[in-house]
Amino acid sequence: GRVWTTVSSLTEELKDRTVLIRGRAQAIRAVGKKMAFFTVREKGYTVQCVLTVAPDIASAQMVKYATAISKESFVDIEGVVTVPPEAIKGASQQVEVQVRKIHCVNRAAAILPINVEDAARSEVEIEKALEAGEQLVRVNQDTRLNYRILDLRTPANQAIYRVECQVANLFRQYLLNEDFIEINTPKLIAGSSEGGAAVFKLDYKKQPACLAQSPQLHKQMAICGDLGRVFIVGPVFRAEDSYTHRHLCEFTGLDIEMEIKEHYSEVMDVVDRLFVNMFDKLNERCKKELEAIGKQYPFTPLKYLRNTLRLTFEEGIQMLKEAGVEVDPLGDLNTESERTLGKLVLEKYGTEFYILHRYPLAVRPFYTMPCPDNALYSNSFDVFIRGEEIISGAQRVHIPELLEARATACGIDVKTISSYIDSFRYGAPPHGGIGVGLERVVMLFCGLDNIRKVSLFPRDPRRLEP
Ligand code: ATP
Ligand code: AMO
Repeated sequence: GRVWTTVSSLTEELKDRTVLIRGRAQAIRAVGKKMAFFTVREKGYTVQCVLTVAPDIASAQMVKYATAISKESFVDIEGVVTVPPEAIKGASQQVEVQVRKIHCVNRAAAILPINVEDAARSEVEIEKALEAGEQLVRVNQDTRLNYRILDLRTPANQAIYRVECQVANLFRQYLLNEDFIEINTPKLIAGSSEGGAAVFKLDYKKQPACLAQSPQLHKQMAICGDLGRVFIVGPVFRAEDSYTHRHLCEFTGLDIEMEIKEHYSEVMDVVDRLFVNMFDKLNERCKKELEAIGKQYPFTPLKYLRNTLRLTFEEGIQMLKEAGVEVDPLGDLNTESERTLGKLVLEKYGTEFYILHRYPLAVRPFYTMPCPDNALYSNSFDVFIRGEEIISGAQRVHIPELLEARATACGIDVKTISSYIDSFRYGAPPHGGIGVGLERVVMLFCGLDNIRKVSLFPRDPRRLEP
């Protein structure tokens, strides 16, 4: 077969070489009848191609053929790499391809609902272009999501899904090295696993059932079955009522459950090492991707410490109080106070990634272990990036009588979770774990403002399509 070159690898090193590329025709313009310029894009990388009419090189017929190709069509181009004297604007590669052969492999419709070039511009670029009187349509979020496959073609989106893949990959690799095993838990379950009402109900062969709100019950049961240290990467379903920038109805959960010897800090230790390693490796391995995301959506690199800061909930409340924010010392933090605390922590400790632990028991799920020294508090924690929650975790109640009492106190019908509670009657080790929202990690690591930007085909209270 012929040797293909990727657009991303077109550099000065290939000067004077004949290359063969396949990509999408992005911008095509004829200059008189003897010349045409067009940009070819492949996986978010672009190169300028030049077609010049000259004997033995290209005919006027070729220019006509090329300029008739619709935007976003797939083209094959054979040409010679040259280095122009001036920098090329509007292409990622700083070399040109002098076209010898061009072939349209498959045509895109002449009229597209999204212009990919416009969709790729940053807010600053849009403002500038509008000021310069350029005709341009700002692509809104709904249009992007309605025609997601076009929107996905922008360099930032090409990068986002590579980063997201790396987050899941780094989660997996780190844990496999630490003697965890990956398991799969049922997504069709009999009742709510978090004790909330936000469940999708369905009919399971005439039996009431629902889509799992989390792998909570089964990951703990895996521990009762002596699997020791487990993790899960899989879909989580929440029938969210509120339409926010950070809630989806279906997201990807990264879950951990592990035996603990003495203290729930053992779970926080795993969080600490796992995430510091993840952030380090993301910065190292995804340099290009993070740059591409930042070009469209500017952000500052995440500030995090070598040893993750741990504050108690009481310390957090105290910091808020000193800043003039009054919050219920035994209640939950609302979105705004979480944000404020994030800012205060950054000022005082210089980190945008930290753990808040020892939450009031009343605001945590029924399976959370109360603090042995004060039952108003619990052996639980949340983890934040830039003032927003990415993780919830805790030590669990492993005493069946206490578990039953806690479930009842939280208004749960214990009959609906009897097999789970019974699992603890045959001897269970002390254990704990966490649940991480994959999309939230990517969104907040990259300083993005909406979770829909990091979900390939998002499901939210208003969207079930595409
Ligand atoms: P978790 O399920 O672990 O709590 P979460 O990030 O989904 O994770 P929520 O319980 O949904 O958190 O909300 C956390 C806090 O954010 C709550 O205390 C609540 O007051 C606040 N909150 C939730 N939804 C909204 C919303 N739509 N607008 C403003 N605040 C909200
Ligand atoms: P929790 O309900 O806090 O905890 O969920 C864990 C993490 O999942 C993410 N998350 C969401 N992401 C997108 N859209 C949503 N609607 C949404 N809801 C939650 C957040 C959150 O921190 N069983 C426990 C975890 C545990 O204790 O192991 C649980 O589900 O990042």
